[in-house]
Amino acid sequence: MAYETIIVEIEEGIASITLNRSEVLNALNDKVFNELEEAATKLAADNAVRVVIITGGEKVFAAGADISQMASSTAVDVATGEKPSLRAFKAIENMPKPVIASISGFALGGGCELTLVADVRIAADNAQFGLPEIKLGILPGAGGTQRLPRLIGIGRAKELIFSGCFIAADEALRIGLVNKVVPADQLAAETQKMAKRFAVQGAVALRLAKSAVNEGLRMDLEAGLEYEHKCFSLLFATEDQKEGMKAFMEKRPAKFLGK
Ligand code: DAK
Repeated sequence: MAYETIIVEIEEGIASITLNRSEVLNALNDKVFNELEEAATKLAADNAVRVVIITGGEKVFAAGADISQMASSTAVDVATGEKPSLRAFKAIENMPKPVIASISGFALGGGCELTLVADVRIAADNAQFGLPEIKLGILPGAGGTQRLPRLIGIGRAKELIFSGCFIAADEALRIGLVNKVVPADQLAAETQKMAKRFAVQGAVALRLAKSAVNEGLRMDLEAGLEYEHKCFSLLFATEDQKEGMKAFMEKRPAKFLGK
């Protein structure tokens, strides 16, 4: 897959999307968002792809949406215009397979919001997170005011949103914004290790587990439990459930086929 602003690579069932505008710290313009949406849609449909990694490379994840593109927008432009960012984020969040954000350096504004649509976040010890939109006279409008409080709690999210301050990787770990922090020179290897741990699992079980969590969060507890049970029951129609339980009883690793 050839793109201008991202690089997509697939190896042994693990796809990596690397943001590729390092000259502007991977600032996210409409071209990036359109390409992210296209790549996410293709990778979602490709059954050979088991796990997707989103990264900015070794130096920076992304310093936010491209301010030069937003500076002259009017309220009418923003309210009624195309919203490639929101479409891209939805496509990534809804991918029916695990998505890992692998973060080095700055993850700011829309860059931080991009990490929030991944399922898990792994950070290098040089990573810095922040929602500096308030300093530009706006608010985090690509999901930051909604997804961040759901992830780290209302008070902590408001502190980040109201101050625009950056936090380091260890603080991000402490407040639950990231799952894991690793030395910067081990980020790629640790991300691969995590991806492989997901990739060997049954694809249908992964898909339904992700759906149970994501859809369940949009429901009240009763409805969520009901939905979980439907997903759970459905898995008993898969070959992978038979194989997983048989392998346990035969004291051998399961070999899942994704069906
Ligand atoms: N946009 C455009 N260019 C950027 C950029 C950005 N967000 N961040 C950095 N750059 C560019 C710089 O302009 C500079 O370009 P040149 O001057 O060399 O041409 C180059 O990247 C290197 O940056 P610096 O020289 O500033 O590098 P420093 O190491 O000194 O500082 C920094 C790094 C990350 C602290 C600084 O660059 C910075 O503060 N950047 C801006 C961070 C920020 O404010 N981010 C939030 C942007 S607002 C929505 C869609 C999207 C969004 C909301 C709603 N809807 C559709 C509803 C999202 C909004 C945002 O993300």
